[in-house]
Formats: sequence, C-alpha cells, structure tokens
Amino acid sequence: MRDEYRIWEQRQIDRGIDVEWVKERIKEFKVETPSWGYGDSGTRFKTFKQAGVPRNLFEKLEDAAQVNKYTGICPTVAIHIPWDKEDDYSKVVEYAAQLGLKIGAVNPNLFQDDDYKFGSITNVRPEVRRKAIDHMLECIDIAKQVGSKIISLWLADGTNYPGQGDFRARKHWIEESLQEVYAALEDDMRLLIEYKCFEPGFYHTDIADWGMSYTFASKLGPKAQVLVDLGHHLQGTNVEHIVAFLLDEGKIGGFHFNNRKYADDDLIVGSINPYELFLIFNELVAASLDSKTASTAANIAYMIDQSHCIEPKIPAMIRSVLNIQTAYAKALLVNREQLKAAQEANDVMAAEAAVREAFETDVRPLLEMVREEMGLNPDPLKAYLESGYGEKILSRGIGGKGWE
Ligand code: AOS
Ligand code: ZN
Ligand code: ZN
Repeated sequence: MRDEYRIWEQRQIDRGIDVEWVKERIKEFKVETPSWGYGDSGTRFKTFKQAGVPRNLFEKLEDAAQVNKYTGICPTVAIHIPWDKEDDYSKVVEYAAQLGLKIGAVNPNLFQDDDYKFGSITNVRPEVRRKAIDHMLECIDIAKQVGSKIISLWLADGTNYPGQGDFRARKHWIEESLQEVYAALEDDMRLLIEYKCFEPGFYHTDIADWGMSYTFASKLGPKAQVLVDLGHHLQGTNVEHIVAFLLDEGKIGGFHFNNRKYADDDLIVGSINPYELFLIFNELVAASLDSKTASTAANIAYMIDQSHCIEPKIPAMIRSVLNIQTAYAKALLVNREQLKAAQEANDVMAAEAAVREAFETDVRPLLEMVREEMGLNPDPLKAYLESGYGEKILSRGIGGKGWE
C-alpha cells in the first residue's frame, strides 16, 4: 500500500497539489449521522422490519458508534423528537460520551401529529400553531440539555389543492412562529431551515425552495441559516450553484446528504450522482479558501439524512460516509490556480478539465493512507462486516424503533 501511495503522492505533487494540506483537511472533516437512519423505515407502501434494529435511542447510539469507530469521522448523532424522546437526557449524554459520541442537531417533528393534518405553524387554528411552536421550544430546551447547538427544522406544511390555503397568511404565520423560536435560541445556537419543493403536500409546500428558506432566515437574523437537503430539489436543479450563492451570502448552515433519482429517495449518498456531490464539495472547498466566505464554510453542519428501506442500516451508513469523504477528498485535489487561470482566459475546455481531472482521480490510495495514519482500518466497510457486530445485534430481534 505504501508504494502505491508514494506513486500517487508524487503524481499529485507534480500536479502542484499540497498533499500534506489535503491530508490534514481530510482528517479534520466530520459528518453527522442521523438516529433515524439506524431505525426501521419504509415507503408509503411498506416498512420491511429488519432484525437487529435498535429498540431505543441508546441502541441507536451504539450503532452510530460503530460507524464512528470504523470511519473515524462521525462523532455526532442527530436526534429527532419525539422519536428519541427521553426522560433524562443526562443519561443520554453520558452514554454517548462513553461511546465516544456527542448529540448533534435536534430535529423537531411537526408532521406526525393528527393536529398537523392541515399544517403546523401554517395551520389556520391558532391553538395548533401554538402547539407547534411549543414543540420547537421544547426541542431548544432538549438541545440545551444535550449540549447541542443546532435546531434543524423541516416543515411538512403545504396544501394539496389550489385555493386550499392562503399562501400569504401562511407565510406570515411562519414568520411569526419562527420569530418566537428564534428568540429562545442561545447566542451560540443556530436554527437551520430546510426547504423542499414537494411532499407531503402535492400542490404546494410552504418552504419550497432555498429562496424561501433564505428569506425566512434573513428576516430572523444571523442565528438562522439555510439547510440544503440533496433530495429536495426539482429535477435538474444546479445544487452546487445554490450552495455557492448561499456561501457567498453567509447563509448556508448545513446539509442533509443523501441521494435521489426521482424524488426524496433517501438513497446512499453519492450512489446515483457522485459528480454532483463532488461539485458541491468543490464549491465548499473554494469558499473555504476565500477570506470572505471561509468562516461560513468552516461552520457548516455536514449531516446525513437517510432512511434505509431495504439496505442493512449500518453498512449503508458507512458507505454513505465513505462516499462523502471521497467526494471531499477529490474536491481538495482541484488545482485552484489552474482553474482560475482558465476562467480568466475564458478557456472553457481547460476550466472544465481542471474540475473533471480532480473528479477522475482515484483517491483510494490517499484515503487508505489517511486512515492508516488515523489508526483506522484502511477499508472501514470490510472491517465492520468482519467485526461480527452485525450478527451480534441480531439478538435484539425484529421490531426495533421506526419513525415513531
Ligand atoms: C424530510 O423530507 C426532511 O428531509 C427532513 O429532514 C426530515 O425531518 C427527516 O427526513 C427525518 O424525518
Ligand atoms: Zn432532510
Ligand atoms: Zn427529505
């Protein structure tokens, strides 16, 4: 492996790449995994129950610790309330710490209560809006107890038919509600606002695109930012352009990584469109090198939002993390000077080549070396599969936690 790596390294040095810098950046990079990604989930047609699925938050943390153990870059876990509701969060924090983990973003749930049939904070009934606001305030309180700094908000609110709702009234109710939530945030906390152009509403969703998230976040203030979920755009949307735009505005706060083919398919990150993933990281790396955008780029919460319907949960999560790391590593290999020179010369072919060349680079020798230096097995997925953990947890039986 070392010989292979040396040849690889020399080739990159010859291309003008600072390989030591690349390795350092890869070692610093972290990805958060979601508690719900370890539980049972399905489509609207069927949830196939898998044996060994965690029965509670503590077991979800145990599984997340495995992902961190083999990848070395997943020390935080996002939680969803009420799915992960507990009486004593100090026990959660303590157990997470024993496993080498911390609790990450707290996700309110404004979509599974019967009262939310016609909307949560966009509901015409003030008492339902109150209930939804109180739930978000409860999540802030939980975040304080678990030491989390991020409230990650996705609204399922929308309508199914023209005329069903008053767009502008609903917009005002969102503004009003989020102002109250924003006011309860501590100084170092952030509210990340996710957008989605469809589903579960089939006619409209109240926060349909990045512009709407951006508008709400801007009106609220600096502690509110946009969250980009890769599954939430119309087909063909240039997501990397959105990312670059929001980076420049200082308004991107986080990602929900997953991949999609047709809709919000929640597939393994990078499994369908690895080039898009790479191009997103290309913008993130570029912004991290620009003094105007560096602090925004440094404060992005990289989170996975996946629900595995047929895949074994832990291997699917490890694969996702590795695909993200691969895309990031490739983006670090773009020769920025070459790219800039090509852009300034209007050399279309050379500019495209500068980006593509990095994407086409095989980063496996690099990542294997980095893992070895981090004290990890160079092949995390294989190491996990051979560890016997997957077999051990089968004793949990069938019927673990799902989206409830
Ligand atoms: C829904 O489509 C969103 O991606 C949310 O982030 C959601 O809260 C998450 O998928 C867990 O339900
Ligand atoms: Zn999401
Ligand atoms: Zn989604």
